[in-house]
Amino acid sequence: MPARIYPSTAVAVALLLLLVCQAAADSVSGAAPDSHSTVASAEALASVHRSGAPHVLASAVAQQAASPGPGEHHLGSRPRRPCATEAGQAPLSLSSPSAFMASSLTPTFWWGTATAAYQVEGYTTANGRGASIWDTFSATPGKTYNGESGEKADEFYKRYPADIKLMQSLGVRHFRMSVAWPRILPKGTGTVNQAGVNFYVTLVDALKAADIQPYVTLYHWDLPQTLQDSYGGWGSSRIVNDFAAYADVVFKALGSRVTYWTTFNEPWSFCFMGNANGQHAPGLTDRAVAWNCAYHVLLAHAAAVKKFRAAVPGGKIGMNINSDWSEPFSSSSQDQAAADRKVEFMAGIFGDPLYLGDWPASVKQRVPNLPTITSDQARDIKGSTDYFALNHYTTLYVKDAPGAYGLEGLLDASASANGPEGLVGPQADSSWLYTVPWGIRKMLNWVNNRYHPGEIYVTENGCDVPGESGLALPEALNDTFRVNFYQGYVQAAAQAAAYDGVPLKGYFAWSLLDNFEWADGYAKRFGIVYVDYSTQARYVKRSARYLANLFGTVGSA
Ligand code: GBH
Repeated sequence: MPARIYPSTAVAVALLLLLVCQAAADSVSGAAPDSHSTVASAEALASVHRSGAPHVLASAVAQQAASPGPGEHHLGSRPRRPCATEAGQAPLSLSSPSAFMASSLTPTFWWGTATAAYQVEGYTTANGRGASIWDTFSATPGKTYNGESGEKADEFYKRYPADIKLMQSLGVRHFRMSVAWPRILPKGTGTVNQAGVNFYVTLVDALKAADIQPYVTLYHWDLPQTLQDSYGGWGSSRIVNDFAAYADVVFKALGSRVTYWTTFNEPWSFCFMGNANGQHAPGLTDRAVAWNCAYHVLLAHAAAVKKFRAAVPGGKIGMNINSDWSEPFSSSSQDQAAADRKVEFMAGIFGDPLYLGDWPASVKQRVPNLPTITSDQARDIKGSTDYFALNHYTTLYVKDAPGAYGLEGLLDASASANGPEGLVGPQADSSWLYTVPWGIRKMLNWVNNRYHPGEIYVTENGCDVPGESGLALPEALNDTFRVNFYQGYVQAAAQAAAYDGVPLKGYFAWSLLDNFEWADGYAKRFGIVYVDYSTQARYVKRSARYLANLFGTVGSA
């Protein structure tokens, strides 16, 4: 039995499960994305809701409650559950989805698309923007693919009105975006650049006028270069007050317009890839700096949240925590403990202090000179998020391996895509990304069981398609690999909600647009919309139509 059932979410998610099953027929059969069959599946669902809803939904929810859910940290992978329609429901009849769209279910589940300032905006010197560590890093030979940078990116800075119309045409009602610190404070501190503030105010107002709710991240990796130069950026405790002051400027400018916020996107990624293996800006290779970064992120988060409570009453704030799922390679207790450690060294580095008040015990045992979270600091950090924001992409198998190191340091564990029965899942274009739908269900259960956060949003999930950059446009737009990825992950996430009682409230696809993929430049495409970088033209991929049908019918307030 799930620990708790959230009735409205459970009902919406039951519908989502039904719809994924319906939509699956389209993606598997290879029908055109906007063909009658997809529309028909949406209409069928609408009909279920209006006529047979109470019965069908009640049985779906009852089935969830009765179904054995993970409930524990580790489970063997299980066969996909049958769709409700496969499980003996009456055939669905067709009718208009509009009644469904207007129904009381629509406020319960968000779907949205996600972006980040440096990856999409371009215009990196316009209107007083200062340099960020990503401008500098990209300009350093050998650091990014082909020396590419975010200088042009998707020109979202100017093209956002058309991109908002595009989102409207897809029925996107939630949009995750980030604010570029060096647009607001070109030198990181001091004088506010009003033109930068105005850009985000105008953007947010344009989104709202289009009935798209902005979901704002304060820091998606573009630290003002001045702060890196003057004191070492996230390696120094001086960053804490500077970040809180920056956050306060943004809270005051956008707080009356935006309800949902996050302070940091993926601090694991920017602390460890930026400072331990040097693959991201600022390109340092000093693990001690990476751990100081993690510590200062937690302190800066807590300091910013204090400002937030005063400036944005009624607002909700979190932190986008990324984690791969770690599946034990075998059922041995050693491999299970190793897999636990691996997740603790990723999600737990930030999740444990935020929800439990200290670093995970496994981290404290293994990391030399780990900064101490004092009891005063713990008081501010613990309980400072209103919901859990999870960025999740992939899963690896983990073995006990005494003495083995990971990027974070001594893990006594090793991770690989090769499992006891072969590869964990189909590999995407990025070498680190494998399609493993069941991993998101387990990851969501881990978060829920360890932290009981009350609300969980998946704030990034998506993939690139093998070889996509080399494909001609028509082939790139027919992205069945990505459709299958989304179908699998959304279904598994919905199962976590419906069968396991995970309070999943929304889901953001990464990304709206192909964009600047950090060290991989423009070679990797994560968009559900294709961008031709020579013309800046946008082309809707099949995956966007798939998601639009899927989520549009379930509803999104
Ligand atoms: C996210 O990071 C970012 O938030 C987003 O900006 C980005 O565009 C998107 O996902 C797609 O990459 O083999 O040790 O080098 C993704 C999370 C975590 C993926 C670390 C790469 C590298 C593992 N990243 N992972 S390693």
